[in-house]
Amino acid sequence: MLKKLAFIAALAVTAAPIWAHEYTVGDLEISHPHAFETPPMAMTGGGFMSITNSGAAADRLIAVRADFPRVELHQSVLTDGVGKMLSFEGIDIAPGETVLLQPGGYHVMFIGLAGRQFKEGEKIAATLVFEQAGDLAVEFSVEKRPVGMGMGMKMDHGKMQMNGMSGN
Ligand SMILES: [Cu+2]
Repeated sequence: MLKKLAFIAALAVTAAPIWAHEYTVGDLEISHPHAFETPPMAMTGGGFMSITNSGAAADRLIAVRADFPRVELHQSVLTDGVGKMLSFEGIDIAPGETVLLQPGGYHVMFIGLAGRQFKEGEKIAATLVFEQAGDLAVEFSVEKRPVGMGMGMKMDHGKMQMNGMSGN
């Protein structure tokens, strides 16, 4: 009984949601491929995951295949306060390292959704193509967009509003 409680407590404090899922190919472990719900008219959707290389050699994610007109590897960057996305030929995964594909950084971009809305609970089948480890079939799980996500950058609203509102 005690053991069970400890296990539940451990689950509760980990950041990964309980629906997290993992895949392995060669020395790579791919954790929790996911996407977020998209608005009805969205033309693109992002895909996120973490990739850990436990081997001794570098590998590289060179492509993602899925049933969309285009799938690219992107990185979101902020230049002079303007958000942009750069497209990449590949994402390096150095030995012993974990690369995060997450909002605001590296991501998979599914392009040309054309009315194909991502809905919570849906699975998007895709194939990750690694230079060394080869192909890996995965499913991106579609999740609710976290509150506050998509605002691009953090701003110190609190201070500005206090000045404006408290003075009458
Ligand atoms: Cu993108």
